[in-house]
Amino acid sequence: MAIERTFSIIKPDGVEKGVIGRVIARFESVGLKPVAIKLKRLSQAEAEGFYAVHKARPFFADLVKFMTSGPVVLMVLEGEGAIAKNREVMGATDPKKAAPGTLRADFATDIEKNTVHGSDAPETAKGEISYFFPEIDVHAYEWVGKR
Ligand code: IDP
Ligand code: MG
Repeated sequence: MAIERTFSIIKPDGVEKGVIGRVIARFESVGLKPVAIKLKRLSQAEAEGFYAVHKARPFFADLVKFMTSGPVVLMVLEGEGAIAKNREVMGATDPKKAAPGTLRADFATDIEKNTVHGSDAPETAKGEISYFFPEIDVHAYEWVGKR
């Protein structure tokens, strides 16, 4: 499988719960290496733009309010099949449905405050990486995976 890059967020509930280290450790334990990390509080415009695809959904306003309620950790993760692997480690959107041992099963509060975001496909990974890390290459280099 190819070495890929994907985009991850530790949401405000994860930062508030004090599980930044444990979330990153879980990623590292499955071969997802952070190649860029930023901690910041999102503006309303940044959160609305990031979740624009959900604009028509009934939970959109609440989601933006939640995502701007405190600092988040923005990350680019790299590894073999990183996009699908990240989604596996995260678990289902609703923590009640998330498989045991996944990040959301272990740390999420509810379907909204679900601790992590992860890109769901190669196209969204590229778009989301460049949205928050315009300076970072969206593609992994062969040598990076071998270091
Ligand atoms: P995902 O994060 O697993 O990809 P999406 O369907 O893309 O899930 O939804 C984006 C985010 O919107 C979720 O992670 C969650 O924070 C929030 N969300 C999704 N569905 C609901 C809902 O039914 N009620 C409240 N918030 C929701
Ligand atoms: Mg999604």
